[in-house]
Amino acid sequence: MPTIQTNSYIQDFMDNVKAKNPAEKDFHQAVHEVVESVYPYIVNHPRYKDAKILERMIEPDRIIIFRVCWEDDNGNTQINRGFRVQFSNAIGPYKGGLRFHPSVTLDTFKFLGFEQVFKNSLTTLPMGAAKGGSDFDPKGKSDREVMRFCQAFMTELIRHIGKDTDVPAGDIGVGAREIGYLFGQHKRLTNRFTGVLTGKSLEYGGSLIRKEATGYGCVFFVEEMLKNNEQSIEGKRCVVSGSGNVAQYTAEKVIQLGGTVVSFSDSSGTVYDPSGVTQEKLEFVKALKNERRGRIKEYADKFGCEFLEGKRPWNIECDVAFPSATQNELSLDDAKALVANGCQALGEGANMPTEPDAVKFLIENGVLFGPAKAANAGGVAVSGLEMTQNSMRISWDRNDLETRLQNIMKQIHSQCLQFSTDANGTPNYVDGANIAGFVKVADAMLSYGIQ
Ligand code: NDP
Ligand code: 2IT
Repeated sequence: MPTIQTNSYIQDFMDNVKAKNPAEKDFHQAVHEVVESVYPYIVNHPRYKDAKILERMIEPDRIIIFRVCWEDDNGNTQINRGFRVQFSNAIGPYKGGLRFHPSVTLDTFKFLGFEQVFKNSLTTLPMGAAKGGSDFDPKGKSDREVMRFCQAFMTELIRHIGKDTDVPAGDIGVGAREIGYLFGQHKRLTNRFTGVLTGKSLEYGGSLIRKEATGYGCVFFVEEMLKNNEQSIEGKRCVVSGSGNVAQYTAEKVIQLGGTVVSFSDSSGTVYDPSGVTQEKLEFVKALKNERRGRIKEYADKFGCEFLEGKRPWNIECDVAFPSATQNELSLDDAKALVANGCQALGEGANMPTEPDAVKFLIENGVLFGPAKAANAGGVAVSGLEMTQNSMRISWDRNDLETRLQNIMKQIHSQCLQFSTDANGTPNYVDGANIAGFVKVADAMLSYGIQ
């Protein structure tokens, strides 16, 4: 139980964060969770407290905001906003994805960049943290419009990135197509072929397993949590939200390990397939989402199953839940439904998908809860391996990379257990991930003195 002193420290800390960063609710949420985990630890390790490491960590190294103008297919000028929040390069070059979605604000990239600090630290690889993107909406745009936008976006971002400075990758709305246009523009303007982006296609320096890595890694992490409880994914009924990159490869690995996936979703609703998604149905989803860029409802129409319009999948009975769409997509009521239906484990494929009161409820009710910083770190981990392969000018094979990914997820799980607190016999992986992620970055910062 937190002491009165701890509660008042956290309260003061958060009052200050809110005063300095008004209206950035997602950022407040991300910081609050970390401070709640880390403060009790630094009370017993005063070198971090005396050096004000936590206070320093919540200030990004720098924030870049810029105008992006481009011409649409009708010859009209379009104006978007570009962002890159370079949060910390304490343990390596800035590293993290780009998100293109109309809902994003500076708040979005501050929360994502902050989370990335701890996640990248957990990967065991030398990567700092950043996040960026734009309020550009790729939905409904032609390939040429996406190309012109990406070229305009990179024309400005180029000043701030580099293979040893800052290495962006994909996230929501940024996949192989966008990375291709961004990389091509970088190459053209610099006349250099460098590993400045990850998530590249295989022909020009991409890594095998990168596109699968976040989803596969998340399932590997959940498998570790279950193994620690003498269980496995085999035979488990799993609900997945989203139907993009992370959701697709989460489903693929669940199927390979003998589990059953019964849902996908997108921003219009959920498809419920009680007979289970097969590899063949999954190939349909990949073509639908990655090539035709259609809506998930088509899955229900094609395979004759239910479409829950405007709904998320958390009321569907399951053993394991994989929120893999976006932030704050799973509320306290959803968590109550999951527990009532017998859910035993949850792996956060998305970043911060579970609302804070839902996280607490799930952990208190004995659900093995794999937080995003740990569970979805496989994506950025294989990005780190892509950087290594680019530097060495070699390509590792598929089996080698999948084994490396699996080993990294095991190491992340062990680090979490090492620092986890105990919640009535269930490991608190949230505390474990936050503290383990914190310690490596904090020790590096202490080495540098005051900066
Ligand atoms: P994609 O763009 O490939 O897919 C996103 C999916 O989430 C789509 O199904 C989309 O539906 C849905 N979605 C997005 N925004 C919303 C919203 N506001 N409300 C409801 N549904 C929404 O992205 P990714 O799969 O790459 O990313 C999914 C999550 O995983 C994000 O939280 C991302 O930060 C996280 N992540 C991604 C990694 C990666 O390597 N790609 C690594 C680690 C984490 P629709 O098409 O209708 O918008
Ligand atoms: O949230 C994430 O970790 C990502 N979107 C992947 C970042 C990366 O650099 O591969």
